[in-house]
Amino acid sequence: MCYNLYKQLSVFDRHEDLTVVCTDINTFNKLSQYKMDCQIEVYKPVLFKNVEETLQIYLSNTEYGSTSNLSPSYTMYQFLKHDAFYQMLLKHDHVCLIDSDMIIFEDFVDELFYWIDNQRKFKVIDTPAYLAFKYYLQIKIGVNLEQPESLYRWIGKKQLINGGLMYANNRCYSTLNHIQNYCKLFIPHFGQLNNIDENIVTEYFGRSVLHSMDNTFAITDHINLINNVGVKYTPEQVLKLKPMTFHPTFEADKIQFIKDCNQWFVE
Ligand SMILES: [Mn+2]
Repeated sequence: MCYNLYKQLSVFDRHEDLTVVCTDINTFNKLSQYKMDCQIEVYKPVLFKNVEETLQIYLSNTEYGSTSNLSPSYTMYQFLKHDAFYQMLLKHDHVCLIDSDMIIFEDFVDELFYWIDNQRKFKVIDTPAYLAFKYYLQIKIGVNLEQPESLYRWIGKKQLINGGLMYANNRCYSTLNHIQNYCKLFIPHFGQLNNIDENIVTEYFGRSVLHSMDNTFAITDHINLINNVGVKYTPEQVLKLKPMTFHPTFEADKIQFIKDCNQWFVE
């Protein structure tokens, strides 16, 4: 899937901009055999440095099932990608995190910048963080940020941040601060199931005026389309709607879905 993402990006000559972050050495070794013209790294904790031992328990589980189904390891990968996102931002002005299951139909980068600039004109606060998220309807899990040990409860369909495509710009110092802050909130939730990261990040930005949603920008549907709970697109519908990228969440067979969208370029 990751190699296919690389192949999709190479159609627009964006493949060299890709950095692949592997959570274990086996994956790194396997991907290195593909001779990709981009950076491939093994994840090293920075924001989660002081809980490295706990991380190793989950990172050693590299089975396919652990990365695709609900498992504590799956949840961990969701947390870790925010640390990888943060680390990339220390090295680059612009960073776009892309899940490896993303379908890329078009070069969306200029379009993304255009819409962020457009939304900036309507922000009331002086220094918004340069973070853009894709929102989708998902079953929200009640997480208590003060008492993480309290029970997770189902709240119902809510607009949540999706972690599949995230943008950040390091021009504004508060961008880094916000990622540091919400990553701290992840730690007591290690080992849980579900996309807890999305619930925590949504909760974090929805909380106070200081880090309200005014600090973030929304990625539009035409740049990144995603299924909602209860609304699942077929490949035919996606091809008709022509989004620049599509994130096939809730799909059992993602490879088949990508093939049906004519975007599978791996033998
Ligand atoms: Mn995904």
